[in-house]
Amino acid sequence: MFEQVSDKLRKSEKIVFVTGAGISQESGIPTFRGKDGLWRKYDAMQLATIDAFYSNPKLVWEWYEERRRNILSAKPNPGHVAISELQKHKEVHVLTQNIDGLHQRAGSKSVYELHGSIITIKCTACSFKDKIESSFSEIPPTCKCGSILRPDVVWFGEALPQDVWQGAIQQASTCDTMIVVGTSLAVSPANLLPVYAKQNGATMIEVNPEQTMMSETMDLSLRVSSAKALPEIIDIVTK
Ligand code: BV8
Ligand code: ZN
Repeated sequence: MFEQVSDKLRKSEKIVFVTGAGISQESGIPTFRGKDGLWRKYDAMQLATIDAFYSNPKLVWEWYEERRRNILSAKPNPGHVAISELQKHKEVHVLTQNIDGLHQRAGSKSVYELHGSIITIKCTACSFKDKIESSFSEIPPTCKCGSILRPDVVWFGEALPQDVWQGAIQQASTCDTMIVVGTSLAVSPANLLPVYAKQNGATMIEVNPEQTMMSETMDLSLRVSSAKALPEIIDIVTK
């Protein structure tokens, strides 16, 4: 699968992954835009917004609570594990759009959560923020200060956390190999990261069963699932 880039992979000093919902699909977590469809009758794009939250916090929280239950019972798959294995052999950074925390649960370090985390909950008014893995008895949950709590995720129309975003740009612009896994690259500004890597002359590899917006700019597009392709990368790099 990787013949034409295997020696570049072996010689690579710094590998950066950009991952999306597809890498967690084989852990049983539905993607956004895939045929498995994330939410039966609502459009995820309509729910993952600050307006939806303030106009109907109960509905948005029901959606997040259902996703939290699914995510907390999911396990990292061989794709997540392969990336954390690779970190034992190479300098590897993970720029993820996912909020499921599966990269970290697979043992990966240097994970940039571009769109926040569904595990972390914060107050809409005071500075309260904490990792909460239990489900909430009342929806929407309220803070000690009386205001409602929200998932610490980046909604459409909200800025990405500046420190995470600046760090991600820095990593993408200084890697010699970028591997884009399980993302349609439909969402900005995360979809700019492969552009920065390409501008820096990085070898560009895509792992996605389907074509994406940047397939033409890739040195190698693997039309296979991440759980299948990523362990092969480990074999090549560690052989
Ligand atoms: C911002 C967290 C500015 C929440 C998410 C027009 C109108 C309004 C807004 C915009 C507009 N045009 C552009 C925008 C900006 C907007 C945007 O990009 N919209 C898009 C949809 C057009 N972006 C924003 O609003 C961002 N903020 O721009 O702020 C700003 C600046 C300063 C001050 C104030 C404001 C914020 C974007 C973040 C939104 N939050 N998630 C939650 O998850 O609940 S985005 C959401 O989409 C997820 O994070 C998800 O990860 C992400 C991207 O989707 P993908 O991960 O790519 O998933 P997808 O389903 O699309 O694709 C899966 C892929 O996997 C597929 O290609 C499939 O083939 C593949 N696959 C499937 N199975 C496998 C596989 N691959 C490998 N193996 C498999 N087994
Ligand atoms: Zn509070």
